Amino acid sequence: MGPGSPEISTHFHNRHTASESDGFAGNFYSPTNCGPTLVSTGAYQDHHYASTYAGIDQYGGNGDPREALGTCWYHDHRMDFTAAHGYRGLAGFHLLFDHIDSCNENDTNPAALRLPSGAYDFPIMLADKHFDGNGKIFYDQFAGEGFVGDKVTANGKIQPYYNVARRKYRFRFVDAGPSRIYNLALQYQGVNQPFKFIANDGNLLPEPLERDHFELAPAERADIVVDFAQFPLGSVLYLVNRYQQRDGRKPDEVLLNPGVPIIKFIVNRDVLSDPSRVPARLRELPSIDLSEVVRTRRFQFKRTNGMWTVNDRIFGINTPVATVKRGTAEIWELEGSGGWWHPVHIHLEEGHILSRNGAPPPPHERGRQDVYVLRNSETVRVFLRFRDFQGQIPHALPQHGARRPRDDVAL
Ligand SMILES: [Cu+2]
Repeated sequence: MGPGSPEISTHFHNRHTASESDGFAGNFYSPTNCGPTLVSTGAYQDHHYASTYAGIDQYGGNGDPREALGTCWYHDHRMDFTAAHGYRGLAGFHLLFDHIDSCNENDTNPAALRLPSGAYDFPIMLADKHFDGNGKIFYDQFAGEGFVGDKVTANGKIQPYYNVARRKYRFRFVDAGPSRIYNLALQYQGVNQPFKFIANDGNLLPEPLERDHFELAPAERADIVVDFAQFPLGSVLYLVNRYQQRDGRKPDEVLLNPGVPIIKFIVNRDVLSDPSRVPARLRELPSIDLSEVVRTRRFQFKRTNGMWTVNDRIFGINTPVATVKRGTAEIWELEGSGGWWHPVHIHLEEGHILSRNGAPPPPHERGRQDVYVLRNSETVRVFLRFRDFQGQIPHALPQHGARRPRDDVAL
């Protein structure tokens, strides 16, 4: 019923996972239907999520801890209906921890960062919705240029409020789309307040950045640490969006003042102590070695005759646009075109931005990325390593009720 199509392919965004378990767009299934890259219906799919870092090929063992993932999310990726399914709520957070980002602000391990944890580590999913006169969500299935809602929800609620203590909080944001791009600030008495920006696309940066706003495009994530101890009891702050956006193409490139409130924070209590901290060093970055690069490819993203195209081709599920050799590195140049902003996402491996329009990227884009926002005709050059896994070949799903062999992860 309603927008979408009753099959699923669960994509764990940016998880470093064998491609069979990625939630590829063509791997959708239901009791009666399956996608073009699967070969049986009436079946189910298990996803195998190895708890390893990327770089097993390079470093052996469990991979490279500099490649750790943190603030992740998953969403449905059913070909042709990804936006509609995400809009209807098939999306969620999945947070990953290790000995460095250990989910414990009282950790006695000297390697542990002791970032705010427990009740003070707070994920916030932003998603805009359009409601009809009866209060039901409305979606235009034929909105080929994206879709914006008239209400922004935070964790499913319109303009919620949270009572917060006078101490540090870690907030993890994801823009769950479908199309809205945010310029977010935390305002007190109409003025943007400072915070520490610690992670981009879910990955801790080498060091925290002092910020008073950040942008978030669909699928992007940002982790920030706010210290509410700087505000007196009874203070009220607002998370606001300062971008206005009228259609799916891009926001108006002017900042609203003060912006549209999304969440209200009420500073309502003191705490005995705040053991959390934001150390000056967070997580080391893997080095970039350009001598590993075997070739450069260019991908031009365009809107042609009402269709999204890459290098003038529309999406073809069985026709790869690039065949990459495992164990090599490449530079991918991603080029946008006028009139829209496009968040480009590359699955399975993260990249490092070498340049944005020929200039070094801004500090928050100097970590590991999995979403590259092209604003109008910008070009972003990305260094990518292709490690550990190969692409998938079409495979059969286990049948309902069938006994699975023990080694079925090797499908
Ligand atoms: Cu993804």
